[in-house]
Amino acid sequence: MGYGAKPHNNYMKKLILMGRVAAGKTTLTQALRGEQVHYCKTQYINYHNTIIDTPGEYTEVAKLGAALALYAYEADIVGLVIGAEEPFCVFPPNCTCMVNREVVGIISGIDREGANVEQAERWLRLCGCEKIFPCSSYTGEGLEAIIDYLREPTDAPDALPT
Ligand SMILES: Nc1nc2c(ncn2[C@@H]2O[C@H](COP(=O)(O)OP(=O)(O)OP(=O)(O)O)[C@@H](O)[C@H]2O)c(=O)[nH]1
Ligand SMILES: [Mg+2]
Repeated sequence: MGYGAKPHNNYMKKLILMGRVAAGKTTLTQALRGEQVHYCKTQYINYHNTIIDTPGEYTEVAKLGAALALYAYEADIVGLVIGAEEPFCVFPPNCTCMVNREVVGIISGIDREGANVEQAERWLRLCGCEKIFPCSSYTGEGLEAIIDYLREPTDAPDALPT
């Protein structure tokens, strides 16, 4: 970073992604960062500049949920990720009130055959999410809306920092 350049954290709001195993959190992180999408199982919390990517097990196993609560305080926005093909919702109703951060819903994999975006949206509304982003990390649909949402008013209109 050159002298006088602003650190990236000044440009974008920090988003923490939560959701069950294979919801599409890591792929979404890669796509939002403009990286080549490739499978990489998340083994621990990855703390990037703009996105905190968490392992699905932390959402699925109640005892590990405390780690998510802690990391949520390091973020500006909590993103509940539901894959459009998921057969049930892992998040309890009204769970958004458990954190004093803005909570948005993200529906990943809307390009998948058998995607049921309406159902995922209803689950996220039940959670308490008001803002919901349907997207595909493969086709890129919906990603710009997320980036726009994370961008601070003064940000330059470029891709997410790496
Ligand atoms: N078609 C399609 N497949 C996707 C999309 N997002 C993720 N996938 C696939 O879904 C699988 C799981 O994606 P991951 O991003 O690893 O899921 P994760 O939520 O990070 O999973 P954990 O790290 O286990 O918590 C991978 O095989 C991805 O290629 C998408 O938008 N479209
Ligand atoms: Mg992952």
